[in-house]
Amino acid sequence: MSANTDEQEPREPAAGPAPDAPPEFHPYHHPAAGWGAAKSVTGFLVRERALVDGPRAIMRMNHENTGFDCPGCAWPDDTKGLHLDICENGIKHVTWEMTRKRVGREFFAAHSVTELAGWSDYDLENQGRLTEPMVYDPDTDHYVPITWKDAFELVGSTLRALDDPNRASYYTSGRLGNEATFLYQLMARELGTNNLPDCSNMCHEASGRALQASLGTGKGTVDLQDWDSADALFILGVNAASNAPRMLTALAEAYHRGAQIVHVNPLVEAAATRTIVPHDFMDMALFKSTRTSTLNLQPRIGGDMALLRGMSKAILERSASDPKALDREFIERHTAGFEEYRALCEATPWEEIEHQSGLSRADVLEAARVYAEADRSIVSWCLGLTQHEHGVDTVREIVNLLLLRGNLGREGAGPSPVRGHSNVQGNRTCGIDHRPTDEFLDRLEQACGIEPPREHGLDTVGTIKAMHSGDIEVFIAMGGNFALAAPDTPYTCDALRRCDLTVQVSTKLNRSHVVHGRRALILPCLGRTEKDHQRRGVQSTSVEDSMSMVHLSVGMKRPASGDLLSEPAIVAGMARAALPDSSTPWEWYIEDYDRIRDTMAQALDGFEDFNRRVRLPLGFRIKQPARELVFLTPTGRAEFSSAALPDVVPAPGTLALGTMRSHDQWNTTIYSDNDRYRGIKNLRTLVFMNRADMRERGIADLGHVDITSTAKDGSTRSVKGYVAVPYDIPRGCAAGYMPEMNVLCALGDYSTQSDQPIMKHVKVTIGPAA
Ligand SMILES: Nc1nc2c(c(=O)[nH]1)N[C@H]1C(S)=C(S)[C@@H](COP(=O)(O)OP(=O)(O)OC[C@H]3O[C@@H](n4cnc5c(=O)[nH]c(N)nc54)[C@H](O)[C@@H]3O)O[C@H]1N2
Ligand SMILES: Nc1nc2c(c(=O)[nH]1)N[C@H]1C(S)=C(S)[C@@H](COP(=O)(O)OP(=O)(O)OC[C@H]3O[C@@H](n4cnc5c(=O)[nH]c(N)nc54)[C@H](O)[C@@H]3O)O[C@H]1N2
Ligand SMILES: [Mo]
Repeated sequence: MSANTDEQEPREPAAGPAPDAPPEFHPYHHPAAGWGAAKSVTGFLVRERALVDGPRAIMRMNHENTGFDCPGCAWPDDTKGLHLDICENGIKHVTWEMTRKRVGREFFAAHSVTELAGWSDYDLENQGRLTEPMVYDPDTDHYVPITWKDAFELVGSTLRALDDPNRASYYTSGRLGNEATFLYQLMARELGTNNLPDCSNMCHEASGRALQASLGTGKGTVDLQDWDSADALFILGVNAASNAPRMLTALAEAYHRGAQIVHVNPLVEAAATRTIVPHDFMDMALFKSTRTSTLNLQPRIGGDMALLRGMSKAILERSASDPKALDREFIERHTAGFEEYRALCEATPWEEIEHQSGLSRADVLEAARVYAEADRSIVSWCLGLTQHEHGVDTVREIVNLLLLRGNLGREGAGPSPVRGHSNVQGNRTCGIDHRPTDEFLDRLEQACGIEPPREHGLDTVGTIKAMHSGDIEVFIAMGGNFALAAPDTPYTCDALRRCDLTVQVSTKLNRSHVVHGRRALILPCLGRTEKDHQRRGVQSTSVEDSMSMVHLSVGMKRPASGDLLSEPAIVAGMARAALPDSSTPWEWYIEDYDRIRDTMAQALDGFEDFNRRVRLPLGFRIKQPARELVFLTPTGRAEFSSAALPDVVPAPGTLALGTMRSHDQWNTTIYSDNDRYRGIKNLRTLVFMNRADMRERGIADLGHVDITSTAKDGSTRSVKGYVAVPYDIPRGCAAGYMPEMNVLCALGDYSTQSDQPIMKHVKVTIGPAA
C-alpha cells in the first residue's frame, strides 16, 4: 500500500468509515429484526457511549404526547398505545444524535476546511454534535466562531442586498418540525420567493403528483387501522426491514390473521421473508419468527407499471365470468375514464406485459388472483416506484388497479405511500412547496398579512442549475446534506461553491459544510431529543407521519451545548435580520410555539383548533377528502389514467442500475460499511449483479469493475474499482449504494413527469476494471 500516490486520479473521499477488516460476503438466512438487531444496537450504544442515555431515550420515543417522535422514519406510531414500538434503526438514529462527542471551536481551529474535505463522510459526522455558530474565514481556510447576532446580520444583510428575492433558495430536509417549517416558508414568501426546494423533490414528488391528479389529494388515504384489517397487502419497491422497520410488525400481524402479503421488488429483501417482531419480547426470547410474505415477485427495475397493467388486464378478463371481479357500482358512481382504461388494458398484449415487467404471465396472473380474491387491499410503495422517469404514471397505475375493485374510501383498503424523513409529509402540508396553489397563498395572505409571490419557484434540480449559472447567490439549508444527497455530486458541489453565501442549519458536521459558498455559515440547532426552553417554558413541536397523523414531539434531554438555538428560533433570527420592518411578530412567536400554531390554524387547511387537537392523546388526523370519496379533481371523480407502457428494457449491453440504502446508513449518514440483511460486511463500493450478466462480461465473482453511466444528453460518468457481488437480481438489473453512486446520476436526468432525479434506473455499462 505505498507507491500509488502522484499519478493517480484524485479519488472522492469515502462515505463510510475506513474498514478495519477485509470485506465479507455471506448470504443472510436469519429472520429480520430479532437478535441480530438487538446485538447490533448494543454494539452501537457502546460505540456512541450512550449506554445510559440511549435506553432511557428509547423508552420515551413514540409515546402518546409525552415523548419525542422517532426521527428514524415516517411510519406511524402504534395507535393501540400499548407496547413499545421501536426498531433497531430508530435506536441507531436517535443515539447518533445523542452522542456525547462534540465539535467545538478547538476542532475547527485544528483542522482547515481543505483538510476536512479529504475526510470520509463518516468521519465528519462522527466528530459529534456541533456546539456553536461558525463562519468561514477565507484568509485562514478555517471556520471561526461568530455570535448568533452577527450570524443573523450576515444572512440578513446579504438577503437585503439581493436585487431580486429569487436569487436566494431555501432548502428543507424532512426532519424539520411543522412550526419551524411554517415560519421558514413564511420568511421565504415574505421576502418574495417560492424557491423552496426540499428532499421530497428527490423522494415522493411522483407520489404526490400522481395522487393529486387521480384523487385530488397528494397523500395516501389509509391509516394503521386499515393496515390491521386488510385482506391483502401489496408492498412494492421498499426495503422495509431497513428503512421502515416498524412495518415488520404490521406484516407479521397480517400474516397471523391470514392476510395475503405480496412483495414486489427486484431484490428479495429481508422484510419479504420472516421477522422476529422487534418489540415482542416473548418472540425474541423463544426465537419465534413469523413469515412476512405469501408471494414474492421480482420484476425488472422499472417493470412495476407493466405488472400493475397486467393485473388490471387479468381482473378485466376475469370479470367476463366472475361478476364480483369488478366493483361496477363504485366505478359507475365515483370514477371517470374507465372505458378508455379498459380498452387500453385489452389492447396491451400479454407479450408486452411479460417483456416489460420481466415476469411470466403466470406470475402476473397469480398476483391478480390474490387481488381479485381479497375484499380489502392496500397497495404500499416507496422509492422503488418513484425515482423513475415514469414514476407518476406508475403510481397512477396503482390507483387504477385499486379503483377497479373499489379499494378506496373504506376500511382496510387504499393507496399507502411509505414516506421517508419523519416529517417530510408535514413539511409539504405546512407550505414547503415551490408550486403552491392559489388557495394556499390566499389563506396565507389573509392569516399572515403578507403578499406572497405567485410565480412558481425552484425545486432541487432547478436550484442546482441556477446556482451553477449564477442566478442563485444565496443557499440556505434547514438540515440535510445537499452536497451529497443531490445527484451529480461534482456538478452539485461546483454549484454550491459558486454561491455568494451558503448557510447550513445542522446538528452534525457533514459534506455540505466543507463544500460551501464564498462565504459560509454553520448554524447548530437543537435535535428532536432535546429540551427546547423558550421565554414561556419548555416547547414542543408537531410532526405528521406517513398516514397523516399530526402529533406533538417533546424533547427530554439536556441540549448538546448551551449555545444551540431551536430551529424556529433560527428561522426567526434570520427573518428579523432580513426583514427589519416586518410586521410578522417573529420574536413573539418564539416565546411560545402555541402562538405559531394559532396562526397555522388560520392559514392551513385541516389545522382548525390546532392547539387543542394536537394535544389529544394520539394527536389528530388531517382530513382526507379522498378517504370520504370526495375527489377534488376537475371531474369531481377519481380519475383513471391511460398512459402508454414505457419501454424500460435496457438496450443490449447495458444494465439498469438502482441506487439504494444499506441497512447501516441513514441517507447520507453512514453508520458502518455493513449491510447485514444483504450479507455484506466492510464494503460499500460494490454493485449487486446477476451472475449470468457477470459471466457475459467476463466478470469474476467479487471481481473489480468500472461502471459508466450514459445520460440523456449522451454525457458519461464513471466510478472505478467497485466489487461485483453476484446476487439474486433479475438479468439486466444492477444495484448499489447512494450516496457514492450519485456521481453516476446526471443532473439533467430527471423525470419529465415529476422533475424527480432518476435514481433507480440509471443506464450503465459495467465491465472488468481497467
Ligand atoms: N434506516 C433508514 N431508514 C430510512 C432511511 C435510511 O436511509 N435509513 N431513509 C428514509 C428515506 S428519506 C426514505 S425516502 C425511505 C426510503 O426507503 P426505500 O424506498 O426502501 O429506500 P431504498 O434503499 O432506496 O430502497 C429502495 C427499494 O426499492 C427496490 N427497487 C429498486 N428499483 C426498483 C424497481 O424498479 N421496482 C421495485 N418494485 N423496486 C425497486 C430496491 O431493491 C430497494 O429494496 O426510507 C426512510 N427510512
Ligand atoms: N442516488 C440517490 N440519491 C438520493 C436518494 C436515492 O435513493 N438515491 N434518495 C433521496 C432521498 S429519498 C432523500 S430524502 C435525500 C436526503 O437528503 P437530505 O435530507 O438532504 O439528507 P440527510 O442525509 O437526510 O441529512 C443528514 C444531515 O441532516 C442533519 N440533521 C440531522 N438531524 C437534524 C435536525 O434535527 N435538524 C437539522 N437542522 N439538521 C439535522 C445532520 O447534519 C445530517 O448530517 O437524498 C436523496 N438522494
Ligand atoms: Mo426520502
